Amino acid sequence: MGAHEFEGEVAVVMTPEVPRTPIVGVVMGSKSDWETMRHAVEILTELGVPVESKVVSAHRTPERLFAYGKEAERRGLEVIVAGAGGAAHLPGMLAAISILPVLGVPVQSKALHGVDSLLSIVQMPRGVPVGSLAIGVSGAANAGLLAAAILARKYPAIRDTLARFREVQTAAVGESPE
Ligand code: RP5
Repeated sequence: MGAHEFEGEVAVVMTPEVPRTPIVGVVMGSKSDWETMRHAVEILTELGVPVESKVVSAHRTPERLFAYGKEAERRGLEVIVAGAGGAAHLPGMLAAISILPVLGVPVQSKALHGVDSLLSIVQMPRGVPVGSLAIGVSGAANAGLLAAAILARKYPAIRDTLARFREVQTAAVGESPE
């Protein structure tokens, strides 16, 4: 909690602390997606964002999908990152069920190299948005970074860690191409 004084009046400004329980849920359609989706979990953990991960398949475990989407907000989640490959309906269905922002990661498929996943996730009907990221590992890592940027608006600690991450990233890029 912080306090600011304005001409004799003290305004108390609440600065929420990052909860210890998960505020980001990283879900994926299959165990085989973990090699991609772990990059979202790793970056969130690095940034000090409490995260949970779970396999939730839109097609193979539809009841689990509905339960996850319906309970997500009440359980304290603030952002959902959902990755799936092929006919990737998981992010869109979670966006339909939950009011939370959903970031979709197209997992690279064998048959169409993830273009099927990408189109399934990005082509949502008006009214039910999914924030679609790039195909594969870059998309997963960026979904983690974007989730952190959303949460940074509320949690100053996450904002500071994210700003430091950017500084370190910038400092690591040398000017010489050799
Ligand atoms: C999708 O089918 C999953 O998201 C995964 O990317 C893809 C293949 O799943 P597995 O056959 O490896 O379980 O539902």
